[in-house]
Amino acid sequence: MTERPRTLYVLPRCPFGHRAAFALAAKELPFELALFSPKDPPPELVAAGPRAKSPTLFDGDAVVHDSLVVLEYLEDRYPERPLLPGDPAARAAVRMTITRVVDELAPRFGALTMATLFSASPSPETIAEKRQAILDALGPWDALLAGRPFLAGERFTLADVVLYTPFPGAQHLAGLEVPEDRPHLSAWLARVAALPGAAVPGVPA
Ligand SMILES: N[C@@H](CCC(=O)N[C@@H](CS)C(=O)NCC(=O)O)C(=O)O
Repeated sequence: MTERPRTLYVLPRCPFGHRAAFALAAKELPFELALFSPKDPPPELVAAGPRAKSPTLFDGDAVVHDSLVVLEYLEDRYPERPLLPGDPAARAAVRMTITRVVDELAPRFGALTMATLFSASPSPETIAEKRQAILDALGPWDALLAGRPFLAGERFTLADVVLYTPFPGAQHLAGLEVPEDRPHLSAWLARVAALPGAAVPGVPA
């Protein structure tokens, strides 16, 4: 019996789904991208339980959801083309950077998404305020990227995946543009956008 292809369920433009799709592509792991609508989730996803949202990965017998868990699973299961360094302290440093994105930036991107997509009557002032809250938090990230191509140094890692993936949505939803006084961050965004797998799931090329 042939094994079913590795399948990643994602909602179009979902930044969490983008994390998983990006990591799969960066590790050169073939997969089927299964886009679905929140109003009509596929039975296989519903059967996987209420936490099986976007992304959920079906990989052989494994069903893995929650984007950061998917990223760790891929590293554990497929250590080839690693997106974490080999050295434990360097791995911890990448994970600490991911935690920092999740704690310091993700809530700001989440607030912008709520103000644009999920507000009954989106107000331009509120959207501008949420957009500015993101811009106000970018200084340390620009400084971190000075003199290095990627967050952890010379190599692209999971930290780059997690920092990059909310930006295209914020640009699309609210015209977020990284200002000229953040040149290292801007250059990094362009560098990451050019990598295989950077394309946002559900957005035509
Ligand atoms: N903590 C989860 C969040 C996943 C999530 O909330 N995904 C959203 C789309 S961006 C979703 O599937 N929403 C549909 C739902 O909540 O039923 C992760 O990191 O994967």
